[in-house]
Amino acid sequence: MVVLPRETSKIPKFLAKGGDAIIGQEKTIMFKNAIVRPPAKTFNQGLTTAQFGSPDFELALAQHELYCIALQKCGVELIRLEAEENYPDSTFVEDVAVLIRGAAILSNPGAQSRKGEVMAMRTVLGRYFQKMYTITPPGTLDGGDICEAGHHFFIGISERTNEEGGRQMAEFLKNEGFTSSSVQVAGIPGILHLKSGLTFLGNNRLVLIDAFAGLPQFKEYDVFRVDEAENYAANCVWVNDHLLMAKGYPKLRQSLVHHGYQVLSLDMSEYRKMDGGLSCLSLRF
Ligand code: CIR
Repeated sequence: MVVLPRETSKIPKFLAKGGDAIIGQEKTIMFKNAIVRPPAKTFNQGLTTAQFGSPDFELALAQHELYCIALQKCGVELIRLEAEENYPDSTFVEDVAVLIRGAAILSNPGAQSRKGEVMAMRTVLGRYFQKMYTITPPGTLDGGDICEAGHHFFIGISERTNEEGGRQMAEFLKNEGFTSSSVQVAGIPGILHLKSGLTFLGNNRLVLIDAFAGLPQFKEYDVFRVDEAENYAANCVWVNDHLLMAKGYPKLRQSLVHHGYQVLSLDMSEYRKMDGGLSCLSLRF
């Protein structure tokens, strides 16, 4: 593992738009679409372990709209779904599917109250993906536990994703020509899913919380380490030539900007109250 020196200023520049782009040695997928679903009025009845109070619905809605605008600014076309009142956590669309090149994998969310979210997503994804896999019981898996890093995927084993869910995911990925490795996530305070503490930035780079930084799975990567006080900021969205990150985390922001990233900072206060981060709010493909 190499912690990036501050003087490095290699910029992950895409050479082509609207298709595969080359970053250094690596082929990276450009995202053309993102599925989003606004929070429902029942949003504050969702699951949470955070102690930041109840979310303000109107503010959450406004923050969601700014998130959508930011994605559009990154050149992504939005597929906007209707709010789903029966499922308070349904704005966190990332957890119900994993989208890879050529296939969609429907999850089986680890939380009982979220399992019903998958059905609607199956219908939507059927319009865009001919090939679909499904995680089946006793396997459970939340999309937030799956981090794509080029041709390799990290699979978090968490309170939501069990070993069997991870095994099924690894098998589907292998079928599609990808490799994977698993990472233990359960038990790290404040980290619900793998991607709560990890972002892949392309070009062999990761943003990582300290709890993950020493793991052998990440030792070949160049790493932006996140100060513990800024752990929430580790969940970013790297989309086309931009990086969305949560507002209010100056150290990580400064370091990313210094290394040439075009950072768009977004206020995520209301989603943080419900254990959600930036990546959870969209499914990008
Ligand atoms: C939940 O507990 O399922 C939601 N309140 C938050 C889900 C956040 N999703 C994510 O990190 N991928």
